[in-house]
Amino acid sequence: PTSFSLELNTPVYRGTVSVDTRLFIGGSFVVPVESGEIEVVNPSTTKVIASVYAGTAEDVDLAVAAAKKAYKNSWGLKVPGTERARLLKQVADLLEANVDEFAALEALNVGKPFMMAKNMDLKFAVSTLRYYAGWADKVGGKTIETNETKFSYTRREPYGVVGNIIPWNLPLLLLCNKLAPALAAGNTVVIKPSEVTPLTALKFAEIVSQAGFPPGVVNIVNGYGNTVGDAIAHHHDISLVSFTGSTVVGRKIQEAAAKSNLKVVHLELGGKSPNIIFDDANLEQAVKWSSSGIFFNMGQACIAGSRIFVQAGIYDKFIAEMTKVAQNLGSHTGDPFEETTQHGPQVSQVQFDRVMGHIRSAKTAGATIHVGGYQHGNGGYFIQPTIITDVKPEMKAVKEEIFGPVASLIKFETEEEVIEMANNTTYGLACGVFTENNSRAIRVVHALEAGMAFVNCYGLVDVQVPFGGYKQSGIGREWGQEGIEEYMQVKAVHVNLGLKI
Ligand code: TXE
Repeated sequence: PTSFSLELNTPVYRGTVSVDTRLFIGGSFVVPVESGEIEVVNPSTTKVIASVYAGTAEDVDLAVAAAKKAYKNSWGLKVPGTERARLLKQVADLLEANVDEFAALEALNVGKPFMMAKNMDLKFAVSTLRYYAGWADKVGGKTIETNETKFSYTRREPYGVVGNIIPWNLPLLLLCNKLAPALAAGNTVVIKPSEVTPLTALKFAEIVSQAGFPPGVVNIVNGYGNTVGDAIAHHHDISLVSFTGSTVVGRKIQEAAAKSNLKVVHLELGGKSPNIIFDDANLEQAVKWSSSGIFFNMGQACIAGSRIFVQAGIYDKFIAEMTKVAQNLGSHTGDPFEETTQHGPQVSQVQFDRVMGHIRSAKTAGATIHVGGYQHGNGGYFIQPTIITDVKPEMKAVKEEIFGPVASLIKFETEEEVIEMANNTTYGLACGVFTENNSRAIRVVHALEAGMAFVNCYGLVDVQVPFGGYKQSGIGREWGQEGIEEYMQVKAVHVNLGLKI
């Protein structure tokens, strides 16, 4: 079958969800050159719900050829920014009009609560499309004073064909985070969704078509990382690749770029972000933000505040309160289609095993599992919200990204000591500081090695503000003005006004 359709009758969504399961190349849904399929699993039940077509390097070649042709004939600088903006706004409107079906597909395939998918993923996806539609006709270069006989200016030009490789934690949102600035800047795109979560990308292809984008501007090739992803990373006609995923694969992408055409590499990788609570913090607020900072999206967020440092004076109170929040979240764990569900399953068996392995290894290394630590129920990849204490800096659970609902709590005494501990990581994505002392807040966030800092909140991001990491958390920024500038290269033009030689 070339489509998947399911009737849902749930408390939060009643209706059909349907997608075309083929690849989307050159404006049409097509079957791959070689036959190949990917089984899609519902992580709440562990049952296969659909099967989508999987491409190979040959399909990437076709998608790149279509994208190249579209760039030359019907996109890029041929099309004014106002027209690119119009189409992006059109697709944002269509997404908004179909928000429930997209949220249902995300809940089904990722396991995230429907309400979270609707109010977070979809809301941000729509905002990102609109935000970059706004930029499409506002980016330009500058004139530069040199001397009287010369006129110099810069111009921002697109790269051409861009490759976007997407993970499974926020499938549609991260697709939009890459596609919107890439298209607004005038590039055409070849997108590879995660093989674990291909459904919303296919639904998105439908609204791209309806919005009226010229064929080939957007191409979506489902497939595995080591085939389709690898072909994108090595492709000689792709000038920039933007990747979100693991640091291990990020390294491979950079190697592939170096070995092929030195394409520009933009990476959003993992994190092990510190979140620091000082004695004078508003305890209730610190507990709430810190809990959502780690447990949001079942802990499957790159910015998760997974190392929570609490000053000795409030440590006991903090842990007592956070335990209550974790237990309360545990009692709202279950079917993503129940209105009251706040915590769903991990996305896959692989991720479930990975997270449980981290919990086991922490226990073996001598840490205390203060709360949680077990599977919830026995019918899906659910893990109880977990807090680990008595951790040592050398433990795997403190050094490596767990990407699950697992917080490590660490007691500290002084500001100097906590800055040192917080920076003792190869990652540098985000950080948080809770204190009522503003000068200390600013002093500490300036001393922390991270691309994003949250003061008296955690994870409170906005599409207008750049998002990205220091150190091995990545290269480049998404969102904000920086996000569109990533997708444009600068041409300097020197015009002689009379100098003779
Ligand atoms: O990621 P992969 P995985 C972290 C998180 C998680 C771990 C592993 O810690 O536990 O990574 O997750 C594609 N060439 N993050 O294994 O493999 C792949 O098909 C090109 C953090 O699922 O990095 C998918 O589309 N592409 C993160 C995408 O890379 C390749 C989000 C991400 O998958 C490829 C996800 C290859 N050789 C995981 N191999 C974040 N920053 O938010 C795989 N891919």
